[in-house]
Amino acid sequence: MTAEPFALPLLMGVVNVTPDSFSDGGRWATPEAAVVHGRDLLAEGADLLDIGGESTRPGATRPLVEEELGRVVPVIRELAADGVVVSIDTMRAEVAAAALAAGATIVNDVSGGLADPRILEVVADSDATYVCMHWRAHSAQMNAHATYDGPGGVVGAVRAELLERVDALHAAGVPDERIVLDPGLGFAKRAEHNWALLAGLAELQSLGFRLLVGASRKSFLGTLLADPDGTPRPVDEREHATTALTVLVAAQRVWGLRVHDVRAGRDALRTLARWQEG
Ligand code: PMM
Repeated sequence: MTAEPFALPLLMGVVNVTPDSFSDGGRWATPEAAVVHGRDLLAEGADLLDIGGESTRPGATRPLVEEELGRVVPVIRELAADGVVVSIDTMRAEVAAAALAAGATIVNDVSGGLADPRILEVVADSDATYVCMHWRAHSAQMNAHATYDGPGGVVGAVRAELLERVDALHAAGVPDERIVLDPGLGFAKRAEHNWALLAGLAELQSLGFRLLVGASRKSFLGTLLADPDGTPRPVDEREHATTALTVLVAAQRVWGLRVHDVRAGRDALRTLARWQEG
């Protein structure tokens, strides 16, 4: 591990207020259950909460805007009133605006402004931090876009495409200090692309922006841990691998880690912090 101590990442606890999210769909699908879950994650050591009302699971159908608003706004209002740092996980300008009005201070847009470009204006007109994730297409079509044949491979492509999004953010009036970049593990990426991006984080880091990474429970871990007959490891049995990645990615000096099991993530970061003390 590195000799110089470095700041540990923030832990972003995931609250999916959805019936169908990939890793925890349906478990906190009512606003009341989502608020309780959010408070549990904070007690376990989350620094901030990411509230989402649209599943981005491969093949998922999109909720109506009204449905998405109805899922997230009451949860954000209640948690933000307690002083919790809230991130809204949405691709929609209208949802981002309502979430900021309800007290969110971070807009986490998995499409990096591509799904609904008006979201960039909403962010520009606020003080919000903007998480700009690498994305190519909506979940139903994203697997058809998992091709990275250019000379720089997946890392070069993600780097270049994120920089295009940064240009769009600048054009909308969002300054660098409010931008966080995210490689978008699992979004239009096959397992080997995710591993290449993790190994190439330093190249993304060299862009000079804060980085957020979301690896928690994703299918590339299910593939890694598959049975000898090829059956992927089920989503709720990927926690040890997720925790291993928490330590490894934290050691790359990222700004934040998006995790479902905050207790495991916090244990990992406490261990890393103690390791640094020597
Ligand atoms: N992954 C998911 C949802 N939102 N946001 C960011 N910034 N980065 C991610 O990697 C990311 C995200 C999908 O995860 P889930 O449905 O398993 O929670």
